Amino acid sequence: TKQQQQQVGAGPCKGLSKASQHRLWPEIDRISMEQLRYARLGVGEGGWQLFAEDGEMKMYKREEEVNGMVVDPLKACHVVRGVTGHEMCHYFFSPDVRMDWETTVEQMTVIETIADDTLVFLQVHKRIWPASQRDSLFWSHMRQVPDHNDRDGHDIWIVCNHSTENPGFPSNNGKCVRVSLTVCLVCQTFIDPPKEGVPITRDDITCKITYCSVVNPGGWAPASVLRAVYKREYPKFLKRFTAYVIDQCKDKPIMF
Ligand code: 16C
Repeated sequence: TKQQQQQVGAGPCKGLSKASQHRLWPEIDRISMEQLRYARLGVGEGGWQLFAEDGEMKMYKREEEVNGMVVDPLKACHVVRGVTGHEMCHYFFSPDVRMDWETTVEQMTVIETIADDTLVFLQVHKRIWPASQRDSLFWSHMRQVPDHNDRDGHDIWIVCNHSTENPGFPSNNGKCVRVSLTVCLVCQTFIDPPKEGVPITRDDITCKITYCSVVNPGGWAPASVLRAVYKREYPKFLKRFTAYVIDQCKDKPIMF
């Protein structure tokens, strides 16, 4: 339509992604928008239990098992000052910096570039004793979405990661067991209205983030070890990742 053409012309993140031509597009679009709605639901209902807290960071889990395997959904909320949602999502999505902040990954490969905002990753994770080593194959999509509930028009940015298959990279064919995952990072920027005529600085911006994750280990792993690992790894990830983004952004112009 004319409106879509105008939106595409307006920039890479407005309107339709180039990924819309790809066979995976209907799934990418559907799951990303489902994850956005899921992330925006509060933690008051749904049986979420707080398991870690550090300043404004709060992490909740729901204990769930599928065929005896722990698949506990996780939901974390955090407030980060001095960065925008676009910046948070950019660093979470970008393969160039993945190994700078990600501590569970031993090896990362982009196996397909669907569009600037949509990649397919193969990652080999660090082994957790005494389980077999894991790998993951997932598409990753980043997008800006207008927030219709927000009168000030603060846009929301999301990165959604979701397992997929690729015949060139079959699962469980070597030393690794393939995990399946659905992860999203949803970020919203708030700007304190500065005095008239004064430019916005990093002191005026606050980013509210929600991170949701469900990981199925894909094969046997002792429940107690698994729960102990994620209780340690998720808080470590969110603290390290947010500190990394703050540090990367501090001397750069604000990316709205
Ligand atoms: O979302 C995060 N990172 C993204 C970019 O890498 C992406 C990755 C998701 C990771 C999915 C977890 C894969 C688990 C593999 C084994 C973990 C090794 C830990 C090694 C510790 C030295 O979306 C941030 C990810 C944050 C950390 C997640 C840790 C979750 C552990 C859950 C247990 C998985 C089952 C492992 C079975 C042995």
